[in-house]
Amino acid sequence: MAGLILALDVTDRDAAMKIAYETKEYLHAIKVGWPLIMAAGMEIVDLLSQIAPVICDFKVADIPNTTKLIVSQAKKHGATGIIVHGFVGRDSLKAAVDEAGKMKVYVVAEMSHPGALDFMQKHADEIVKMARDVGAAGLIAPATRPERIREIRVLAGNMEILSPGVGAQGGRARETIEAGANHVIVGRSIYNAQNPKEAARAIYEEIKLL
Ligand code: NUP
Repeated sequence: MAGLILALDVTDRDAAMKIAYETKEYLHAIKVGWPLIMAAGMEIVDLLSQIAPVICDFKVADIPNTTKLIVSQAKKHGATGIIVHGFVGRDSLKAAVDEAGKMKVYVVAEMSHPGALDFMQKHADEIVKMARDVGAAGLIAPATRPERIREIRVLAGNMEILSPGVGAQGGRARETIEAGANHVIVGRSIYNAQNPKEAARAIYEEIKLL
C-alpha cells in the first residue's frame, strides 16, 4: 500500500508537533531534516516518534567513521530510518548500513531539483546498484522525473523507493506511485496549507489504493 511521508520542514517545535498530531492518521512516516532539528534539537525526534515513525533526512555525506557516529545518534533518538548520500562511496554506505541495524538506510540516488542534472543524474544508476549491493533498505528518487523513477525501479529490485518533489516542486502523487515509488514525501503542500489535515487526507486518498 502506497503511503504519505510528511516532510516536516517547519522551524518551530510547537508548530511541528501540532501539524504532526493533526495529520497523523494519514501518515506512513514523518521526515525530519536540518531546519527542524536546528530549531528544536534532536529531542524532537524522540517526541515525534511517539506520533509516527520518524525518518531522519540528514543526507549524510561523510567518511565511514563519522557516518557511523551520525547513524548511531539517529538510532539513539528513536528514528526508524535515515537518509544518506550515495555519492560518497561504498565504504561510507556500508558503514551506515552496518551501524543502522534494524533502522532503515535510504540512499539518495537522484535528487528532485533541477541542479541534480548537473552531476548526480550521471551516476544515479551506479549509486542504485551500490545501495542494493550493500543491503540498504531503500532509495530516494525524484517525483519530478517519473521517467527516472521507472528506470530506477528496474535496477532497484524490491528495495523501497521514497520520492520527494510532489506538490511544490511540481510532481504528482499518483503519477509518482504509478511510476514505481512506494511512498511519496510531501512538505510544503501540507505544512503551508490552510488546513494541513485536509491537504494530507487528499494525498492519502489519492494514493492509498495504488
Ligand atoms: O531529492 C530530494 N528532494 C527533496 O525535496 C531529496 C530530499 N530529501 N528532498 C526533501 O524532501 C527536501 O529537503 C524536503 O524536506 C522534502 C520536499 O519538500 P517539499 O518540496 O514537498 O516542500
